Amino acid sequence: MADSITINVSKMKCAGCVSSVEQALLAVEGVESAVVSLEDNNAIVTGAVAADALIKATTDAGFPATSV
Ligand SMILES: [Cu+2]
Repeated sequence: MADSITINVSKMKCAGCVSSVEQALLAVEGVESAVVSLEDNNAIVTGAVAADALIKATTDAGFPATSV
């Protein structure tokens, strides 16, 4: 199963932030891949996972997110 979920992620300022968000997303159970864009302020995640879990993970990491 490889559903794709896009979330908007705020407060990312540099590649380090992108990396932090990526790590936070990949740590969520069920996530297969996470592509984070600084330019678009979003993350595209594949895997069997709920958007709420992704939003909680990035928010806990200091980057509040919202579903698209
Ligand atoms: Cu940064």
